Amino acid sequence: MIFDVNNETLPRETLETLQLRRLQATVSRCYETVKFYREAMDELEIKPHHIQSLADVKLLPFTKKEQLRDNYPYGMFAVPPDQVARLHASSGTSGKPVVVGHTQRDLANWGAMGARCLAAAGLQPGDRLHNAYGYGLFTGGLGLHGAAESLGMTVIPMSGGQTQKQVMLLTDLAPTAMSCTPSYALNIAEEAEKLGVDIRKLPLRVGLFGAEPWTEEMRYELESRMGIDALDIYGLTELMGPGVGIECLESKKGLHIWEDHFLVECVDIDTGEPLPPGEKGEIVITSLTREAFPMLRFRTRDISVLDTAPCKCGRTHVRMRRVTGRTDDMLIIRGVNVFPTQVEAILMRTETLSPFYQIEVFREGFMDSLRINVEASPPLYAKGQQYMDHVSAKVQKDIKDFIGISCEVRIHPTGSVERSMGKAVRVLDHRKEKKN
Ligand code: DLL
Repeated sequence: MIFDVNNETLPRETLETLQLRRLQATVSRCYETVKFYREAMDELEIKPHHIQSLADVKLLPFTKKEQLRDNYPYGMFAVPPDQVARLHASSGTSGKPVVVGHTQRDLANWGAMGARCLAAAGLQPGDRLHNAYGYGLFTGGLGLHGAAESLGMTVIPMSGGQTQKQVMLLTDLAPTAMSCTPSYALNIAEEAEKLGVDIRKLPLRVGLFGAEPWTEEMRYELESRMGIDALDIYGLTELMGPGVGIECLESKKGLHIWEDHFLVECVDIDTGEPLPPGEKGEIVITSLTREAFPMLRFRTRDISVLDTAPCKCGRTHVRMRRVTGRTDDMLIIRGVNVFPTQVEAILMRTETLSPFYQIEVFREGFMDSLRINVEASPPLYAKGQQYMDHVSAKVQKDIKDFIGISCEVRIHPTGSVERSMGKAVRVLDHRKEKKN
């Protein structure tokens, strides 16, 4: 089902005319109301009237996460405080977070985009969503909650954690959809198996998984273990939250980004120059309708590829391929760029391993080294050390062949790698510890 057929299937020309009108309005408002944007544009000698076409977006300055932090907490707001209906904050691991505001209309738009996402996943009123994203400043919980309500579904606001209870409610309340990070879904699936519950036999039919990078191999794992369609949903606090884009059930190939609300670019990571569709780069997003916290050319640090090919679902909005990683999660090991998702893909293709893993990075002298900790499946573990050494040598070779780096692969017993409740911590970088 298409939730908002008029807007989701707009002919490209009409969509682009709408985008230009909204871009011009956003740029004017940013210039007039947010000191940071006015100064950044003045520095480049760009005025709002210079934006005459969508391609002119490249004249505008980028906005980086550090700059949002520098304007903590309210420096980037474009409306007076009495118009802000809700605040969220980005999950910063260190220092101050980025505080983001939403007006009532921003929340309504967010809900409507969320409803589009759920409908694209084949859901409708009468369906039930078990929402296991965390509620709070993180946008996952309340974002999916608003989406389900806007579509007219029943929402079960479970939040993250209490994994046994998750399994009980998935069984007893019979939801048809669930939402959480893919790594937490795996944790829930494992818990269900331990408790003797076969999720495949429940009415659950679709999972909305996002908030962290994951792979096709992980999709296969989740779909086969849970008997569901696992779809990738994308979003970020600075732009709104979950629901900036989603894969449609029809193609499961790339996430439609709601282009009537967001202008999406893909740029060269080093030079910032716009790249044509099909080329891999950093995703940059400009908001087109946000009132409280408009955003010009936000450098998401997410790496992906834009795909303008028509989609069989009938939606005309551009697709972004799976995010393969973030520029700041990229490990550079002896000159080779490595993303955790590349390691994940190889581990998950190795049948005798369990899909729980963590990567450690060390510095020995001037050399960086990598250790991958992964769990044996119970049958492999039962076979003993010699078999595990054999598998570990095979995985080391695969990593050397496919990624180009030598590393150590340690296989541990089931349950030794930390389980995720939300965004999984994939990398433990001990190099940083030394520096501090
Ligand atoms: O993670 C919002 C969200 C909640 C999205 C629930 C989807 C589902 P932040 O905490 O601000 O917001 O983190 C945003 O998470 O820049 C990406 O690096 C990553 N991310 C989000 N969705 C995906 C995805 C939420 N589907 C950051 N695939 C983003 C890969 C994702 N990475």
